[in-house]
Parts: sequence; C-alpha cells; structure tokens
Amino acid sequence: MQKNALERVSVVFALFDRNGDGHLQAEDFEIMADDVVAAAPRSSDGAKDAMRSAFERYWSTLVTELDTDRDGSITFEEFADCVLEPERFHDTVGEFAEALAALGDPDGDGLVERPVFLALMTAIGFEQDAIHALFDAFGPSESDQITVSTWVAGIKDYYSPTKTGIPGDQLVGGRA
Ligand SMILES: [Ca+2]
Ligand SMILES: [Ca+2]
Repeated sequence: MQKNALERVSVVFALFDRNGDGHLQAEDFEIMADDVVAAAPRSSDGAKDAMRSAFERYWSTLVTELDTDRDGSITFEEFADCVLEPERFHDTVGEFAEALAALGDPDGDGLVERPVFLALMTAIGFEQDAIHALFDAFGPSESDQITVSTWVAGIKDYYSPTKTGIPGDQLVGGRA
C-alpha cells in the first residue's frame, strides 16, 4: 500500500523541482509560489500571502526535518520520508492544503469552480486530463463545483501512506 503514496509523492517531487536539477531547493519553492499565486488573480492578498507562507513552510519543513545529509537540498530519497514518516510532515501538509484550497475559493462561498481548480493545478504543473479526472473523482455538484473541505481532505489523503484508491491517484500515471 505504501507504494501508491510513494508514487503519488514522486509526481509532486518532479513538479516541485522547478529548476529541473533533480533536487528540491528553496529556489524551486519560490518559483512555484510565484506560479501558483499568479494563477489566482481573483484571490485576496491575504489568501495569496497564506499560500506563499505555506510554500515557505513546506520548504522549511523539508530542509529541517527531511534533509538527512544536511546539504541544503532534498533528494527524492529524502523527500520520500514525508510519506514514510508522515508525522514529521502532517501539519505542514495541512497548512499547504488549506492555503491551496482557499486560493481556489476567491469568493469565499466554500465552493471551488472547475475553471479555478484547473488554473491552480495547471500552475502547479499537472496535466489537464489528470486535473479533470481528479475533479470528477471529487464528485462535483450539478453546478460543477466541489467543496473546499473536499479538496483539503483530498490533498491530505494524497500524502497518506494508508490511503489507496483515492481521487488523488488520478494524478499518477498517464502523464506524457
Ligand atoms: Ca531543483
Ligand atoms: Ca539533502
């Protein structure tokens, strides 16, 4: 069962390696934060700041908790511990999930429209078909919206080694 969570985080690792050198560094998270915030033009400054803070915390947790060889960059083997030892990463993923989902709800009604979801997930780097498959797996309403809390739970599940057969699996495989 752990294999699935490792496969899921391997997708994230590849997308977060913004400068493409095979490791995660502070620079990758700065680029990622800029890209994601730029995809949320209708969101408040507060929501954008929360997203930037969540990315900064994500990085600082990686470098303080998971940088086993203390070289200031994170290999995939080091990153995999976020799944293998989830208690070290739990609160960081929670803050990240809530900041991202809040960014997807600029009008604050607790619902995320498909085009906003698509824009944010595209900014992170996921493929369009996979993003639509994920949104569909979340069970959108007739007005084609999902709840913020559904998305938050989906992100937390994505990192959980005990979760299999979840909506987030739609993001694994099938990428060109
Ligand atoms: Ca990198
Ligand atoms: Ca390292």
